[in-house]
Amino acid sequence: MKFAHMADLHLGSWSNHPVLREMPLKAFKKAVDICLDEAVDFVIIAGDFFDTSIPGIDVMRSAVSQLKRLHDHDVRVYVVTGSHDFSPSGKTIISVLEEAGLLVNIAKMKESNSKIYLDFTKDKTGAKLCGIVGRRSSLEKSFFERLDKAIEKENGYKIFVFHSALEEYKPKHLKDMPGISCNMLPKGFDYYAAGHVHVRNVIDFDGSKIVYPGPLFPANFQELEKNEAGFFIVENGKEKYVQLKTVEVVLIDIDADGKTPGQVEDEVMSHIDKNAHNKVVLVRIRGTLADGKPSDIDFRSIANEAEKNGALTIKRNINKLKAKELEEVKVDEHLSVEEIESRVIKEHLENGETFENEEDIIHALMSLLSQEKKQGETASVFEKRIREDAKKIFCVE
Ligand SMILES: [Mn+2]
Repeated sequence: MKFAHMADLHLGSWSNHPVLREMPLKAFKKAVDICLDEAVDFVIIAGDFFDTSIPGIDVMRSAVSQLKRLHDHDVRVYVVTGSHDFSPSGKTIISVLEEAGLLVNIAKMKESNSKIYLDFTKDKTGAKLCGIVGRRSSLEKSFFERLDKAIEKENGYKIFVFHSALEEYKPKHLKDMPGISCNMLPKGFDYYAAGHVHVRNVIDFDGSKIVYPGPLFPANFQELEKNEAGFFIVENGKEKYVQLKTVEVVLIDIDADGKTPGQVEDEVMSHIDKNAHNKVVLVRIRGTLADGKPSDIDFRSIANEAEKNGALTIKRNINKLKAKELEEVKVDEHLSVEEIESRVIKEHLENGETFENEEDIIHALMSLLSQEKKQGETASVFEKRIREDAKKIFCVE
């Protein structure tokens, strides 16, 4: 028996990015190529197959064409939904793909007398699979707490599939991610196919192994920086990692402390050369500028330079770049949105008012601009009304 275990494909992610949006789909195609080459019996997808429960048509078409290839080679696909593609109403594309016979959702959970019972799905090879879905904020924890342990006594080669972080093994940078404890997992399984944590990890557990493959394609800037992605192939109880490098990445990391926007721009430019050819260029700028604002850095010319050097695309991260005059305002996360808004406005105003009654005007404009079109109101009437109300706020006529 030979199977593949992948998780966190997030098909449909990077949807706003013209180049990166293709990459998760490319990675899946590559993974399917390898699964067919290796002649695996089945493929496990441990959650977050898609980035949303109902992805766009293009994403679905592309995913379906790969599932169809597996199907035509009699390679079964077993999935649980993850925190991203789960939907409490069951309205997820996974159910449509299951109806079409392209995959099987193996999280067959039944609730009775507040206990959770799992049914096994039996593969042709004799392997028996069951699993639990992942939900946002680890709401699946209660499923584990109420799990009936009869499944521990089932005999045969058993695989448990889940989509949760484990408190005992969370990577440092994800320490705030809610998770479950190892001792909540049912015992007596031969393989634990996990997902959710986007870092590869193989953990010894109860004489067996819990395996996190990590994502099939990096899902954010930080993951792109590491560019670690892939899946596992398991044969006769031995797992082998298959790395997927769908793109090549080059990182330009700039410390902007005490520099002007122009200097930062020049520094980034000087790092973009032929080396960028066919690569994803990541630009990370951090620190506090000597003058000006982050938006004074001309990213358009930087992007043009990257394009001229044949870069696949360029992606910037300026989360930690600050302007001197506008120091960061810290807010208490327990406040309501309105309270946070008015505190941020007040604190910014301490840096100096630009015009009279600025605070009142900001509040009035925010409330005006959050208005929506009334029923029956045409777009042009709506626009006119907003314009006129805005003029009133500024006392101009
Ligand atoms: Mn994920």
